[in-house]
Amino acid sequence: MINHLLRYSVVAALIFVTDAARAATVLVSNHSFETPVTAAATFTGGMASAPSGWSVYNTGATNADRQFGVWNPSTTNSFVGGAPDGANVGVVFLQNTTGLAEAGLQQVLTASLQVLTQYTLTIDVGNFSNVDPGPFNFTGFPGYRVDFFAGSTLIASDNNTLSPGEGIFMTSVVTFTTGGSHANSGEQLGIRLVNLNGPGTEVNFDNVRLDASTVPEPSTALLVIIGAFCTVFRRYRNSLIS
Ligand SMILES: [Ca+2]
Ligand SMILES: [Ca+2]
Repeated sequence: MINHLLRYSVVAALIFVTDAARAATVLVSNHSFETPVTAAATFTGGMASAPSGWSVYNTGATNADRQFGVWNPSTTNSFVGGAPDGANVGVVFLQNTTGLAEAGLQQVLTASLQVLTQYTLTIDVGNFSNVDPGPFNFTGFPGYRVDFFAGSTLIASDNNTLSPGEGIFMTSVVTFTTGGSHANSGEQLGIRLVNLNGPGTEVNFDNVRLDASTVPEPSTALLVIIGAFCTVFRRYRNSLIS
């Protein structure tokens, strides 16, 4: 009987905790790079012109062979399945010039780091295919990094763990969970999408999503389980008496 009570109590507690941990979407401006609207097979951008909502992160700012913006892959063979979301994808195009380092797109969010919260940052990362002959060599994949910041502090990162094939997008997932306190709580969240400037010239990004779920303190979860157990036990005892 006690086993049954314990099982019911844990289930009740899990229902409570799950309900409390519902995810909320955190606003990422121009999260799918659909602004500016761009015609099929067209790049819109420039040396220092990031898409709306984003800014350029460029450690080689004076080099003209670095381009940032959006690309509409429709009617081209740059990606096997086209854009993962909407019409456009984000572009970080770096000619692999000796001595120059990584670059990318970045954004400071309006939301700030909260305690007792689990963050899940999900981004599609693409390898521009070299199928269509042109003036640039897209053979290979330069490597990528997704950085997640609170203020100027890097709190989580995906440093090139995926290896998408030519013309393929893969999904990067970065998670970070705060406890009851954090040194950077209250500081604005930030996202940086980086091309590591290896062979292949271009890395593309799309559909940047950030979810935040509240998590109960461990002591709270334990109290919920104990409370649920006591409630079920009391009902059982009352049923024996009546
Ligand atoms: Ca898109
Ligand atoms: Ca490529």
